Amino acid sequence: MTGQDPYALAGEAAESIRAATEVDTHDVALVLGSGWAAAADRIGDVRADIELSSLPGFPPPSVAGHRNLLRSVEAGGRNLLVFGGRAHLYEGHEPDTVVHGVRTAAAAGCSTVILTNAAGGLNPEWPVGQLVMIEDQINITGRSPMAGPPPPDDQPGRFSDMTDAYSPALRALAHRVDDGLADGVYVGLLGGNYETPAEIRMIATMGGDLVGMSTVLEAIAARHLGLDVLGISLVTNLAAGLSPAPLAHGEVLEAAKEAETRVVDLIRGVLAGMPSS
Ligand code: 8IG
Repeated sequence: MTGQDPYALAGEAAESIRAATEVDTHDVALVLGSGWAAAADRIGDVRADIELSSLPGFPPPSVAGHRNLLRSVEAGGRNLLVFGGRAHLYEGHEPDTVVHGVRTAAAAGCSTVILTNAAGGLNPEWPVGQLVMIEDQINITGRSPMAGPPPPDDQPGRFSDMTDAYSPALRALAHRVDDGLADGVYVGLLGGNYETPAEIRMIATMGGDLVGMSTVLEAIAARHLGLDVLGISLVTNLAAGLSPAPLAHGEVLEAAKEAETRVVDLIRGVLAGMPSS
């Protein structure tokens, strides 16, 4: 995307979505992280499926557990845009590419985005399969979608306010839907590898409860454009040094399979309880 205005590219992608779905305005975007992809099949009535990488600016997802799918779903009277996969910094993508789904969702009309992921847990009380609502985040990727050329004049300026990055109203709603949800601070790292035990001790000291390789840049881009954000992590492993076993991606997908029904109920419940816009 070098050289191209990422907001214009998101506008083009949103136009392609309108043409392919015949849905003029989508309301809520749902980004499905590792292991959450199956939820796309059980959220509501499928209106249209688009190959994600056929849309302007979207690389094909390369990570196991992600689908090359953008789906328009009707659920609880709302038009939902479901991203079956996402791009990560560790794949070599730039921040603009990582947040392209969120900017496209905004251009398609969405005022809310639900960001999901699989994460390592720092709280030893959390079993694998624990669902954790993200109450706040720490971005230590060293990157930001707000760095680089300033946003064009028809967009809000950079220096987005990140107070209440994760909507207090949506968090309260999610707690009413699922009283087994924990709360935690999500620490976003560049990734490509898992942490050392020393790094996990550092992250615990700085107030982190979850570690992962996604979500934080998307939340920044969403807040920049005024979207309300709900973030939910599925703990699929104990963080390094807390875990008796070495970390592997396979256990992510297994834990996700077991949590599937609760994940679907949570998302459906949140959609049903959201005030109509
Ligand atoms: I799943 O332990 C998953 N994603 N950084 N550390 C980081 N990302 C993760 C982890 C983890 N588990």
